[in-house]
Amino acid sequence: MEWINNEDDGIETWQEVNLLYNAALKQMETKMEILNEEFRHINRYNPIEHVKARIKSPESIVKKLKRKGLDSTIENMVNHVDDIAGIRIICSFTSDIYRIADMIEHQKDISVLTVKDYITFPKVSGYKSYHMIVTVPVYLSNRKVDTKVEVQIRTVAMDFWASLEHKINYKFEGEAPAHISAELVECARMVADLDDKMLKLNDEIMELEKIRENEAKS
Ligand code: 0O2
Repeated sequence: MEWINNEDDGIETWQEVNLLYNAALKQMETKMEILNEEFRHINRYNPIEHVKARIKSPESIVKKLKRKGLDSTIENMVNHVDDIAGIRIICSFTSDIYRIADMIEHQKDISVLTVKDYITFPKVSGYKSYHMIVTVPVYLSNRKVDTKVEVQIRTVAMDFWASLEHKINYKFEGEAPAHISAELVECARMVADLDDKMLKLNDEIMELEKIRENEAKS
């Protein structure tokens, strides 16, 4: 694949793009690790189950640019594709999603550009996830580049649903038979119920633990 280079933006080759976005992902992963450890230290549990990071493939970037009616230039990809670097944070409970989002927002060197809350407002397909486009500073030898990262935060159950739905949509190229789409919407409802029940159970367990500890102290 051929990229048309742009001399003005300081990022001229796919290799430079890769270097920059990989550096941004590393920073985000380290930040998440530190936040998780600190949270465990204070609250005695890990809000983050695991983190997945990826750089979007050149083919997917070209597809996205085409969909937006844009040429495959480095300038266009840097300016118009917000998810070249993506990090997915998987947590146990719905309440953790907002906690993690809040912790990210409060990091001084992170700027939040956009937020899409598909937890409170799920997509018609049933898709639930919390999306943020943020920038993190990447320090190169002669300059600082604020680099965009897409952050997706969701529960284990939501992630299970989203990966199956993604696979199905990929297989049917977005035209899944109506009964399969309907089943997926039903599954999304079951996932939401499961998340609710698990959260309530966890809250109850934490409450009981607190009572036991207080009893042991007195
Ligand atoms: P891929 O292959 O996963 O990277 P934008 O990025 O703003 O141009 P959009 O769709 O407005 O496009 O952004 P949005 O809604 O924040 O979605 C971004 C990503 O969320 C998608 O990236 C998917 O990864 C995921 N996503 C959004 N909607 C759905 C959905 O209904 N089902 C599933 N399984 N995933 C979804 P890409 O680039 O579309 O795809």
